[in-house]
Amino acid sequence: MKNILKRKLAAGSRPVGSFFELGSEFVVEALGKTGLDFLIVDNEHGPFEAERTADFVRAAELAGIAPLARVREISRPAVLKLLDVGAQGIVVPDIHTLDQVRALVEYAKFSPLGKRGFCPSRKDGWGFDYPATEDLRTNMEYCNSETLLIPQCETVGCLENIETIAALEGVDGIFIGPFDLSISMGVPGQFEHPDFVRALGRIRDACRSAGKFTMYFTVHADQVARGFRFGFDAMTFSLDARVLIQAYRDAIRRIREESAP
Ligand code: 3PY
Ligand code: MG
Repeated sequence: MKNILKRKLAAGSRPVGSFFELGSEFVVEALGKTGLDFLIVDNEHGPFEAERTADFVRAAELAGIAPLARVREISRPAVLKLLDVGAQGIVVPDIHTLDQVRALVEYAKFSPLGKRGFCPSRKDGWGFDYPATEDLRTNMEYCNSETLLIPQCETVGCLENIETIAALEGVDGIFIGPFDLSISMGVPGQFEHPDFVRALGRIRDACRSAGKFTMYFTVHADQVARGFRFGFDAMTFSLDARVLIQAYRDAIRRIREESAP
């Protein structure tokens, strides 16, 4: 498993992804034709579990899109299963404390960084993908470096600890969830509120100082470039379902206008 998103981030090439909610390999395949860099298979708000996630991960690999997955909860099985089916990174919602992130490093990273459990699985071609198959240490180091652990900053608790969380060894980057963060800050949906914008700057700066990346989420295409200008390293644009609905709405409106009797 070679993580193409990691390489794009390292090259500063401003990767753009989307949440995946529609739950069909056909959709993943179609998205492969769009130029998207990564998908986040949403096990938090979407209806998926690890078994179906494996199908979407496989389809994304074939389509040339980096497959990430958002975990449903902070627990060893939730993290382990998504990584073992081959998610190239996990996005973890609803973090409130530093201890939760320490636990995540334990679940998501192999020794010596963490205590991830090992079994040959899809992630390493059941042990046949690496030249050093027999060398467990090499395999673990490779997985640690190719698998991205991305906690979400979307609560005031996480925000208050963001400098320490971002600097934690094993954390690769931070995903900012603007909806939940704004709700937690008492300014729901007010993404231009000065306190909210200050919080975004704080998260971005904490990540920069720690040498980690930041990802931001927006449902508006015209906000994506703005996010990059603000200093975020990757942007997640909307959800497959929303983009589909909007595209049909725009087309149907235009068709109706042009076809009016
Ligand atoms: C948020 O905005 O809270 C997110 O988690 C994005 O899905
Ligand atoms: Mg959220």
